[in-house]
Amino acid sequence: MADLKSTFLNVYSVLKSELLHDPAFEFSDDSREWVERMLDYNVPGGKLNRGLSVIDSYRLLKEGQDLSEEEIFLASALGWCIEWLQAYFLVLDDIMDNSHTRRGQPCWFRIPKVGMIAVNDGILLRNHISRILKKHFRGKPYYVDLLDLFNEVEFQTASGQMIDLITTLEREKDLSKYTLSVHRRIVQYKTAYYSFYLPVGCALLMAGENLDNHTDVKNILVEMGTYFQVQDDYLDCFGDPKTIGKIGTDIEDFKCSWLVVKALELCNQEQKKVLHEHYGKPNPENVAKVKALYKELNLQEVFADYESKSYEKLVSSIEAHPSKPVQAVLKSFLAKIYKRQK
Ligand code: GPP
Ligand code: MG
Ligand code: MG
Ligand code: MG
Repeated sequence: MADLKSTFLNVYSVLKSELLHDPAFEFSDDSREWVERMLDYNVPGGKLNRGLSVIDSYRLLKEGQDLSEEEIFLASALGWCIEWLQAYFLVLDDIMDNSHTRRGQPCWFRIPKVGMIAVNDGILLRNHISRILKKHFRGKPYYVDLLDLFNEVEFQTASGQMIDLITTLEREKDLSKYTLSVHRRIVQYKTAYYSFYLPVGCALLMAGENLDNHTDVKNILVEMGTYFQVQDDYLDCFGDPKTIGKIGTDIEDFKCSWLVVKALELCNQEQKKVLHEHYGKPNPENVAKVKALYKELNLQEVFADYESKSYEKLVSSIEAHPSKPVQAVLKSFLAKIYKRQK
């Protein structure tokens, strides 16, 4: 595993160096330094789960055959394209969510010299993906499908992000708009496709598969992604910022988080008043009131129960899948996130 990670990180250096010498742009020293600093700050510092799972999944789909150096390089490059996509989303998401920290450091736009240059950096990060795909995959029979997959998933994510954001505009009206089905729609689009379906989709394409034949795999991965975002919502409030590397802002931002949806389901009239009064306000006192109510409603236990039930459901849908290698891919993914603390 340590070995796989170091191979993977070596591929990052190769891709970065190619991008910093891209002949389509005449870099000056300043611009090259800017891009290098921006990449090192935003791309490689996460858990790398999404990226590493492309290699992991491809290996499992090849059922133990030894992978050539080229195959490992290409699977890693696709993994990095997903990490680049993630960096692009997070740089922009942190501006939209008015967040403070990410991966244990200030959000990129919070760096004094960066500010709103971060918006353009996000656009550059997105363009780097196309540059990497063009350089390394243009000659492959699955190139068009790969481009299409990235485009589709980006569209779904941006649409999910849009509903995540416009749902908070309902604040004047009514918290009762925040239901489990609204939440589900948001998280499915904003998180599940790019975080779960995309890595496996990349591995399937590399293995020569037609994605149209794998809608059952997609459905299971979307379920898994939904569970993953519920964990993210939970950790936003109950996680340790030192461990998750970010300070939660969902309560302040009036987000349709799984926690507020559950709180609304479980609260009495009195408690509902507390929510209405304090949810979506920037002051720490308001946030503390909401957190105290979550504890009073035992949301930690409600979550633990949701977590074990989701796990059981996922395991049984995985075991119902006819292909053993596909089962192995899905189980490996699930094992990486079950009961995660970060
Ligand atoms: C996670 O939401 C969703 C994204 C990072 C997708 C962003 C999509 C864009 C098109 C910008 P989140 O805000 O809960 O994540 P976090 O808790 O990590 O800030
Ligand atoms: Mg967000
Ligand atoms: Mg966010
Ligand atoms: Mg979150």
